[in-house]
Amino acid sequence: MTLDPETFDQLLETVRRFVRERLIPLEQDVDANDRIPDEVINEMKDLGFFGLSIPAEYGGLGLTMSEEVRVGQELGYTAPAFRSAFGTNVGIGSQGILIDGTEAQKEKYLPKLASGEMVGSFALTEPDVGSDAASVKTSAKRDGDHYILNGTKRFITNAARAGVFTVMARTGTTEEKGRGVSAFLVEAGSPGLELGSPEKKMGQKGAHVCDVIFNDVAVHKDQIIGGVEGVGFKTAMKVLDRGRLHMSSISMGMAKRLIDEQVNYSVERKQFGQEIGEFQLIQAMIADSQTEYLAGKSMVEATAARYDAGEKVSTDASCCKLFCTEAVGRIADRAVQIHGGAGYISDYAVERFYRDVRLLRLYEGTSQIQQLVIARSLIREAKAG
Ligand code: COS
Repeated sequence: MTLDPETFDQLLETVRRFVRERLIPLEQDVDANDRIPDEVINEMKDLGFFGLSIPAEYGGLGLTMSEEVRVGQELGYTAPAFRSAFGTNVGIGSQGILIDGTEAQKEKYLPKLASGEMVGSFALTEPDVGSDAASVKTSAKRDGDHYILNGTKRFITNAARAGVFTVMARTGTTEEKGRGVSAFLVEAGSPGLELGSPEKKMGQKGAHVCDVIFNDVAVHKDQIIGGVEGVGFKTAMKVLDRGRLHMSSISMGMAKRLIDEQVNYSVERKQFGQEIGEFQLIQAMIADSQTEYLAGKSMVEATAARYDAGEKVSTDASCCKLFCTEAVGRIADRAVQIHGGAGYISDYAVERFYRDVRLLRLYEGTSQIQQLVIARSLIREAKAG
């Protein structure tokens, strides 16, 4: 449901102010301490951030994709760890339930996810299963009314805070690839479910990932998303279509921030007796960054509008993810370059952002996976005539 323009503008303004006045001043501490203060998480709950994409009937704000990518660009203007605290509830931790869940599953989990009372986490990746997501090894063997889950999930965002995990596990044979995978809703605290230690990451400090280990975890059959075996891989792919648009919008928010950092430093810093922004080689870097930002922003907003219109946008979502995450990598690199030696020092935001943006090209599908999705779809269309 689309919010009326006035309400949506107010929301955008609230997010913009919260990001600038509350979150940006905390960025350095969050990076240094690898922790977001609890009071900030609570403020984000009060502002409705956990329920941005969850329909109003389940207590969320019910943003359309077009609205979500505009909010995403505002959120991207600060360290991405803040977004990560509620990002799984907005995206991969809630969307499986929303897109393919039964009404009972929606009623059971979505209100808690929308309010932030419960954190949702998405468990697809495994030690031996990353890009080749259809080869999930975690097993789910039927035993009466239950399935018994065994296996390890890796790099699971927000696992330590999660109340419910969307877990992709194999109910069929290995030969069935994706068709043998089912999506389960597994609650934290289930006997046999254990968490690994938090990983030490390059960037995005304050956002945590760890292993989730299943040792004979019994999950009731009613906890299969949609109540249907063998469609979990497709659920995961649909969730990722949306997630890729969301991550593209975050990338463009980060790009905007990095361009502002580039321009501000260019007018502040003097060399050879003038502001470095007067030099055309600096101007070229700023101009290239702004051009890529405008291209990425336009792509993601146009694709989001088509998503809302009910069009199938998997290929274009991959184009957006590929372009926006690669572009922000280049923009961050130029931001460091414009800062010179200062850009390598952690007092400057660009040093942190340089590390933070690196992950964007890896998670929710690497750039190479996006290329594969795009090219395969065009080739398939050509063959179909
Ligand atoms: N929406 C709906 N269904 C989809 C889909 C989508 N976006 N993408 C694929 N499917 C369906 C296909 O139509 C196919 O259905 P059928 O079995 O009925 O024919 C099935 O899913 C398998 O698709 P495909 O043959 O394309 O699967 P592959 O194993 O060849 O490859 C890729 C799929 C590589 C694209 C997939 O594994 C992928 O996205 N990997 C990256 C995973 C990822 O992003 N991991 C990040 C961590 S999760 S945060």
